[in-house]
Amino acid sequence: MGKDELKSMEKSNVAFKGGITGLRAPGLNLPPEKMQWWQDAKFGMFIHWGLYAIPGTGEWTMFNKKMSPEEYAKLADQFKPRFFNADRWAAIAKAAGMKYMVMVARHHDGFAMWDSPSSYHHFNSMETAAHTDFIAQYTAACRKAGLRAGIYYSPMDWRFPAYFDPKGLPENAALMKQQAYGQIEELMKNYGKIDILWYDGGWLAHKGSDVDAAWFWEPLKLNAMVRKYQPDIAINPRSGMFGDFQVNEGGAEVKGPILDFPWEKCLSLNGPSWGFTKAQNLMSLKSILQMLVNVVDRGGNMLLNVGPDPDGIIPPAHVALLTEVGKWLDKNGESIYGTRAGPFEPVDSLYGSTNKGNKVYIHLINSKQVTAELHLPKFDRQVQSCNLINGQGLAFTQDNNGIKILISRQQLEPAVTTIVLTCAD
Ligand code: FHN
Repeated sequence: MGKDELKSMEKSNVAFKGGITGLRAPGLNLPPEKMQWWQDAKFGMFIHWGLYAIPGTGEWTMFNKKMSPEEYAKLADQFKPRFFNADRWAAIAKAAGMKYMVMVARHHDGFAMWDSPSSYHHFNSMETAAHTDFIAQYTAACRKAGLRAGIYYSPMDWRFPAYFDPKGLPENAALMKQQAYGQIEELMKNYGKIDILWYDGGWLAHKGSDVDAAWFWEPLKLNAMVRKYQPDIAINPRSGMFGDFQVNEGGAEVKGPILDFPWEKCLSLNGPSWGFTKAQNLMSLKSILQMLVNVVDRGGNMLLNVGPDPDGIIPPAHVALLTEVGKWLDKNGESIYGTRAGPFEPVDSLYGSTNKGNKVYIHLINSKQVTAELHLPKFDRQVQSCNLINGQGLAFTQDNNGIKILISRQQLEPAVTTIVLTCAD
């Protein structure tokens, strides 16, 4: 990962950890009730796909290889995916137990994956070799599959010299801003109901934060336009406006207390990159499942990324892993979907909890810390029964010191074991 690429990830996490920032204005953020579906959904598919799939060296190829816009644009002549099938992508997401998708419509390289009249120099998939509006097919496939549709958009565009010197090159900067406003309007107007707008790259010249660039992008004006077309869309915090949800990026283990605001952990199934790379170093099933419960038990959602190859194929190894995740969710989904974190604060690398109705779910991380007795703190609800998610009963006691559950190693699942406490009320 290049220096600036790393900075790009870190800047977002600084905002996440360092006190949520972002410009605010009345009516521009969703009320909590309009975020319920998102907080119930918990798990989504992120898709980084575009010209950068061809060299197979990741979505920062143009910048990392210092390619000129003219040189990089030649990739558009080669970009003729033979097996793009949005219904197949949606089917893979559903089989993985995902409830929404977020597809990259335009990344930092400037190439638009839809029919975009606002595209600077007609650099889009309709007016180049592909002659395809991929966003049209993707959004239709999401709806057909009963999945919520999200769109990723990068306001920054490396093709504009002004991106690196917005004050020194005001005319060129104005063209870059005009493209962003025009393209976001196209995406918000031409593809039906969009459920999530996932901005990325509000920062300028790879410096500072997304909020620091608000003087340029005017995110309150921009998102007022967005809400005109999409009143209920959930907007992330990377336009410089306060987010309807916050974002924590990357594969670092999730630890610490429950967070009392909507947040999303986005990470890539193939560690080295978001876009397709020949170098494949996939997460293990165990690390995906443990990341999922560590996130959900702290009040978050997980957006797991895949990078389809130049022909639009999600690599079979990715599909196989995602299918296994789906099998785990088939058995354990009631402890995830529609739940809220708590009542027990997580104990890092040991357990976390969720609840829904008269059920409390314990996600026991299969780690060295697990012993035959699981001790939970004092709990003000009367526990009537304690079972594994498969129904098998577990011996337990409850008193003023808390709850003690007896569980043997044989009863533990390889990654995460779900215990169900059924309460009287
Ligand atoms: O620079 C991008 C990167 O390419 C990728 O799109 C990730 C996904 O969240 N976001 C930025 C890095 O923070």
